[in-house]
This record gives sequence, C-alpha cells and structure tokens, in this order.
Amino acid sequence: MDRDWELFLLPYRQTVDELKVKLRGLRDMYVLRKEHGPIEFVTGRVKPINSILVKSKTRQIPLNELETEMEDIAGIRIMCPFVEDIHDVVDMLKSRNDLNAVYEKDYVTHKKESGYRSYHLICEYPVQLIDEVKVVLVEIQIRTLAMNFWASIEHSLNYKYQGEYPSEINNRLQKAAESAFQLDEEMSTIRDEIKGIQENYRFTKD
Ligand code: 0O2
Repeated sequence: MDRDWELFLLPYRQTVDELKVKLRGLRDMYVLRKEHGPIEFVTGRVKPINSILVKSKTRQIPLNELETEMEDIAGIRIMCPFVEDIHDVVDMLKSRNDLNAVYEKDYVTHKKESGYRSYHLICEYPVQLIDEVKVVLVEIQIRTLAMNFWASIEHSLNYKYQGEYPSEINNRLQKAAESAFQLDEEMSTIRDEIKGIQENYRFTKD
C-alpha cells in the first residue's frame, strides 16, 4: 500500500509535542508550589517508520490497521522519583479531560520475564487538525529513574541479541533489574524515615 508517511505521522508528532509541553508544565507547577513533584522528567518520541514496519510484520498488523492496532506509534515516558509516585501520576493522567485511558499494563507489580518494570497507560488523545479532530492512540510509560536506567541500557544492548540473550546474560540482566527495584524500595524507605524524623522534630518543638 502506498502511504504518505509524513502525513500519516503528523498527528502523532503533534500528540507527542503537545503532551510533552503539558506534562513538563505540570512538573514546573510542582516546583513553583514548592511541593513534592511526582514527575522528574518527561520524554517522547514518534516510532521510526522502520520500527513501525518491523513491528507490523512481526505482530501481523496490516498497515491499514495501524491506527487502531499499534498503540505505541506516539510514545511518552514519564520518569518519577519514587515508586509510589507512579500511581499518583497514573491517577492524575486518568483524571485529565484531554486524555481517555483505554487500557493499562502494570509491569511494576507484574514485572516482565526480562525483568522490565514500568506502568503503561494506553490513551486516546484528540488532535485538532485543519478541518477535523483526529483521535490517536498514545502509549504513556510511567517508571522510576532506576527502572528507566535499567530499561534504557537493556534496550541499547538488545540490538545484538533481539531479546534472545544467552541464558547467563539473561540471568544477570534479571538480577540487575531486581537490584534496581531494591534501590527504589530503599530510597522510599529512607524518604519515609526522614519524613518521620521531621514530623517528630516538629511535634517536639510545638
Ligand atoms: P521502543 O520505542 O523502541 O521502546 P507484548 O505483545 O505485550 O509483548 P507490546 O504489545 O509491544 O508487547 O507491548 P509492551 O511489551 O507492553 O510494550 C512495548 C514497549 O515497552 C517496548 O517498546 C519498550 O519500550 C517497553 N518494553 C517492554 N518490554 C521491555 C523489555 O524487556 N526491555 C526494555 N528495555 N523495554 C521493554 P518497543 O516496541 O521496544 O519500542
């Protein structure tokens, strides 16, 4: 099928650009309010044409069904300081008027076989074009900095093995993912203890 890829991808590019601005705005708002912000940083990308074609082949998605069947052509990533922030961000996204959450995958509670952890929220997002509003799918991945550290490096190593690692490397990657998760849990515990000390201090001062 002949496809004008630039035209097809335009609403996806617009979606990624708009959501990056909106979500980065929220992060700045927390800073101005001097409140704990659940968003550390936000990134986004439109899936390269080559990756779309490879995925459509491996998942047997016909090219004329990309809009409904390939949910990650537009992708946003939200990095959070703490694991608990992930659920706050998910709730906040679900309550927005400009997003409609269609389904979610909780790989934070149920990690993938590889060790991968992240929360995926698949949403519909309306994009205003010249003479119509087009609703596109966007995959929003929400994860901690430690989860992102593991996933980014694992993804960059993956090019050699295409996910089919030798079992020894597989085991080490799974262990590294577990270490990253333990680091997340330890940072949360430290934060809670510091909060406890501060509250105690305030209490004894009053
Ligand atoms: P990109 O843009 O290169 O990151 P499934 O059928 O459920 O196995 P599906 O439908 O593609 O797979 O969805 P899934 O697994 O929920 O989400 C796919 C995306 O999640 C990937 O996108 C990655 O971004 C991320 N992801 C999932 N598993 C892993 C993993 O083991 N390691 C890393 N580093 N990332 C993972 P793509 O397609 O790789 O695209």
